[in-house]
Amino acid sequence: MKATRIAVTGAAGQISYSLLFRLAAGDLLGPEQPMILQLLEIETMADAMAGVVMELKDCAFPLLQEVLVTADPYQAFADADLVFLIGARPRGPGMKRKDLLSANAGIFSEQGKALNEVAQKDAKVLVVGNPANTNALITIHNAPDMNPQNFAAMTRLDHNRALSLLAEKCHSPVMDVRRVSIWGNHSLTQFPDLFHAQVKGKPALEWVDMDWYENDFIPTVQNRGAEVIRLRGKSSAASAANAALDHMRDWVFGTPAGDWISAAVLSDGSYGIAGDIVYSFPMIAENGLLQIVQGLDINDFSRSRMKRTEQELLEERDAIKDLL
Ligand code: NAX
Repeated sequence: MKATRIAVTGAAGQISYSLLFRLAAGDLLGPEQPMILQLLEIETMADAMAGVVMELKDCAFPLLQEVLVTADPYQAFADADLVFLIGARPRGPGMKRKDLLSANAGIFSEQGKALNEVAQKDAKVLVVGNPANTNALITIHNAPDMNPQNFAAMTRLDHNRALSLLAEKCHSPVMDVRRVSIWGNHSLTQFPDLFHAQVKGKPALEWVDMDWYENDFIPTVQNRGAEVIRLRGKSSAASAANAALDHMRDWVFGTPAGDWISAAVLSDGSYGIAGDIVYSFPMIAENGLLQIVQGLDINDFSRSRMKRTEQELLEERDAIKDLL
C-alpha cells in the first residue's frame, strides 16, 4: 500500500508532541495505512526536534515508514497528501495584535507558496496555528493553483468543548449530542450555537434554559483556552492535537450521518457572511470535501453574534490586506 505523506509544521512544539505519536500509531488513517511524516521546524529547535524523532523511532511504529525533518517548507510539503500547519509565531511581550498578524502572515504566505508548488494538488490543509482563521486566509491566497476548498482553519477544539460541556450539563454521554456549531473566528468572539443542537434527539434548548446557555455555556466555551492556560500554565495541547485528528479524520472519511462538525473555511457568502474571510460554519464532509450545512434558521440572537465575529475577521483581514 502506498504510504500517505503527512506534513506537520511546528513539529517540536507541544501540540505536535501529542499529535505525531497518535498519527504514527494509526489513529488518523487506521491500522493498515503506512505513512511518511514530513516535519517542519525552525533551525533553533533542531535539538528538541531530534529528540522527538528519536522518541518516534523508539516507539517502533509498524506504520511509520520514514520521518523527514527540515526547516525548508518546500521539502516538508513535497508531495504531501495531508498537512497540519501548527507552527506559528506566538505573541511576544509588548507585541500588538497587528504585529502578531503580520509576523504570521509572513510565515503563512511562504508556506502557502510552497504548498502551491510542491504539495499534492488535492492535499488537505488544516491550519491550527493562531490566528488560525486569518493565517488560513493568507495560505489560501498564496496557493492559487489549489482549490480553496482544500483548506480549513481549526475550530474543532471549540466544537468538542461545546459538545462535552452540553453533554455534561444534560448528564448524557457525548455520543448522544449532535449538531452543535461554532460560528466565526477561533477567538473570544466565536459563537457557539445550540439552537440546532440535539441531545438524545430532543432540542438542546429543551434540556437547558436560556440563562445557562447565554451566561454560562457561551462564555465558558469562548474562554476555555484561557482557563486551561490559567490552570496548566500552558495552552491546550493534547485536546488541540485530538481536535486536529478528529477534523482530519472526518474530512478524509466523512462526517457521521445526521451530524455535523465545525470548521472554518473560505466564506462563499452563505448565511450572509462576507466573502474572502475564513469563517467557521457547521460543516459536513462527504467524498473528501467539506461543505457548509445550508438552510438553517438563524434568529436575531444568533445573527448579532455571527455578525460580531464576522466583524473581527474583517478587521484581521484589513490589518494584513497588503500581504494578501
Ligand atoms: P508551541 O510554541 O509549543 O509550538 C509551536 C512550534 O512552532 C515551536 O516549536 C516553533 O519553533 C514552531 N514554529 C514557529 N515558527 C515556525 C515556522 N515558521 N515553521 C515551522 N515551525 C515553526 O505551540 P503549541 O502549543 O504547539 O501551539 C501551536 C499553535 O497552535 C499556536 O499558534 C497556538 O496558538 C495554536 N492553537 C490553536 C488552537 C486552535 O484551536 N486553532 C488551539 C490550540 C493552540 O492554542
